Amino acid sequence: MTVTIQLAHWGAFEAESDGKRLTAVRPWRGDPAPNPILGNIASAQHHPARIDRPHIRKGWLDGGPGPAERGGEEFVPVSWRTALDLLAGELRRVYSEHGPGAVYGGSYGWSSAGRFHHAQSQVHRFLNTLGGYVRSEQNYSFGASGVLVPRVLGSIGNLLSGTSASVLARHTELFVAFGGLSPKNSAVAPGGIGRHELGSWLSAAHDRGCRFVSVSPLRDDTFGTLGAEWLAPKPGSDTALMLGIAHVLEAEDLCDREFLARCTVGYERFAPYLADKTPEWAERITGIPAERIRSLAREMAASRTLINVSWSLQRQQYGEQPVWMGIVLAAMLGQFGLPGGGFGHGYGSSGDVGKPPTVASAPRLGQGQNPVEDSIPVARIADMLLHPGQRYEFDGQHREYPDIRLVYWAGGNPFHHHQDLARLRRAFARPDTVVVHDPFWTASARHADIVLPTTMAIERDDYGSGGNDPTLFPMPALTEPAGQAKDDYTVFAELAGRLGVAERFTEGRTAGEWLRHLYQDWRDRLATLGHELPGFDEFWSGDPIEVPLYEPERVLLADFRADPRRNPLRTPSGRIEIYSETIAGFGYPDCQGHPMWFEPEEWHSGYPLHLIANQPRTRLHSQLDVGEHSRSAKVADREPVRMHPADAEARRLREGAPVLLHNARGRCLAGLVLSEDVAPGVVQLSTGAWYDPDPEDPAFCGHGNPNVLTADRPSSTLAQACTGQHAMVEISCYDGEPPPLRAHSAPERPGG
Ligand code: PGD
Repeated sequence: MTVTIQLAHWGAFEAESDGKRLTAVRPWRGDPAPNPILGNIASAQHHPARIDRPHIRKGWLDGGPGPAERGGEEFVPVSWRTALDLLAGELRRVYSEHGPGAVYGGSYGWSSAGRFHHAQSQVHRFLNTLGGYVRSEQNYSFGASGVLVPRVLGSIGNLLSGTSASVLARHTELFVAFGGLSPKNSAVAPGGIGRHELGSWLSAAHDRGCRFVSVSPLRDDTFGTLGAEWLAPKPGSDTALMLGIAHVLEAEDLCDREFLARCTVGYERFAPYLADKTPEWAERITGIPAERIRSLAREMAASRTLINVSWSLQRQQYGEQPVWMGIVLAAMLGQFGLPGGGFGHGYGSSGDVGKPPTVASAPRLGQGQNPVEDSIPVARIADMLLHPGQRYEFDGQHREYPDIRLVYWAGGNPFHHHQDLARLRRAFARPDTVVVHDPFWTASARHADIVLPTTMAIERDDYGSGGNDPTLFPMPALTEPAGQAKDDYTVFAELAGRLGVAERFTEGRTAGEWLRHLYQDWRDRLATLGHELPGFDEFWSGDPIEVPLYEPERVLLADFRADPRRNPLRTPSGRIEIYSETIAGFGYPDCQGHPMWFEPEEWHSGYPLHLIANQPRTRLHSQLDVGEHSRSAKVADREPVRMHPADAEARRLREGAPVLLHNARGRCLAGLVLSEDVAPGVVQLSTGAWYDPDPEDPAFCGHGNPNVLTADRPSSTLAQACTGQHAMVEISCYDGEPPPLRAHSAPERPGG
């Protein structure tokens, strides 16, 4: 029996193992507020949904590469040797006949914690050794902000690190959280999170007297300990609410004109737009009483106010607007750069927001050079596959979709993260070959031709820490791999050997040698900065180590505020751009020179209920949906959908029963939960239930994946980002016998 520490995106834990499986999992002693998602790991490891060996889709094995209806066919188990020989042959064919511009290696996804085995780094490095691939840009988390913010506020990295939460604890008097301050989302961070601390910093602010206003359709989107006032505008209307507040600031002369003149550009071009955006106008759109809008504006001007906009608000059509408008509101209040005031983006969206940056992020594997210039905004995957050669716009560029023959995915689940899954399925029928590496039979694995089983992080040696996290964890393997799983590095090294590029990919190192090499390199770099860290052997056999901080606390844009000439922002003007000549110059109708109110098209779809398809509470995205904790929340074997009791009564829906969510794009089953924490007219179905399509109808999911209902519609022409957070739906009783849950077992193999 061994006891070792490990790190996951949702927190660190101590585990006991008998060498084959985990026998106990406990939160890491150092974590003051562990995440219950830890309860998914042990039960998932040997679940029947684990991929036990390589598989090839029968049609591909029999007929070779080519477009095909993927997602319904049998898979044939094959040896590693057969799988890798066939895959190497197919890579050789595609690269020589079509070139690297026909390979899509964007491969978006969070994969697992652990820096060396980070699946995206591995697949990108491998494809680069073969000559490159078509990349993806931006992400599903904050794709609209990722394009907008650099143009109007400068570095997005700076903004996401933000003002340290410890500073908010001491200084903020009024915290207005558009999109809430979600405990579940702040409990995860890409790459891992050692100590969960945001909740305690915010509680300290509350205990000191800070008031919290949570603007969200869901009451429990904010830590319950904060006693927040709940304002529930119509989902998707936050920009209108902010404009109503801005109108009051302007009309009652509550703006900081000195700050606007010194630190921003374009206010004079924006201010006339506010003339008719009265609180009464905003009330008609949002449902928030005009008087409360007026009084909130006055309170914001009279207090040290932090305006926070969650990432979820920009994951919708015109998602650039609430972010830009939040920035403009904070500029009008003139509190950018003051401790506890100004603007934040994503407190409560990810655990790394509000942590002071470390002197260096964790050691990582180089990805080499990609000679292919083609890339797509990540959420345009289906458009690219369906419409090769079609022209589109992105961030001021005129582009054309490439003609993709081979899709290579490692560490992501597009049939979890993308919208309008029936459309995505049509798109996945187009390429000649789809390759997926994953530990589990996810929907994406089931839509591939070649499926290679990878280890979970607990089954391989690694180290890891999250972006701003100050703790670097050694992550020695806790058990041997399940079945025939191999880590991504080994698979790519073996493929590289078959393709004659082994030396380029491995540089002659095993995974273990890379860990030592990268760590030593990193340690040497820190030594030149004056920080002594233990040697590799001491680190590997010891406790997690603390990585020095760049500064113990940070106030976002304090330097800029003090002297905007000396410390300009990385925007065209060097100042906060309330009006952006650059964006205006693109001439896009759906994102113009300053923030504006646009009514979402979805509101006119003819369906009455606003679906919030948010991040799940019981797992990270789709990861480990088969785990005990995730399954414990299912209702009637389906993903829970929450609804206000009055809406359920009007439809004669019964709590605990399976119900049907539907709109023109798709239908899914879910298990009904009634809750007064959900605003009337709103329903909430989290993402991440594994897509379980009807064999005859890919637009029907029997399990509760909301992405059969969401629209594959970009945020705007500017950012082309994911808009999965909202959709309009109706909910009805489901009288039939619910189909059996298929997504949690392995797909059919010949002979049963
Ligand atoms: P995950 O479930 O984390 O989802 O989308 P993402 O694709 O990141 O997928 C990671 C996959 O990697 C899992 O299948 C896991 O098993 C696999 N994996 C784990 N470790 C390894 C490994 O070592 N190697 C390999 N090869 N595979 C591994 C998340 C995306 O969803 C995100 S970030 C957001 S913010 C979006 N949010 C929404 C939303 O709010 N609403 C909707 N409707 N849709 C969304 N989709 C987006």
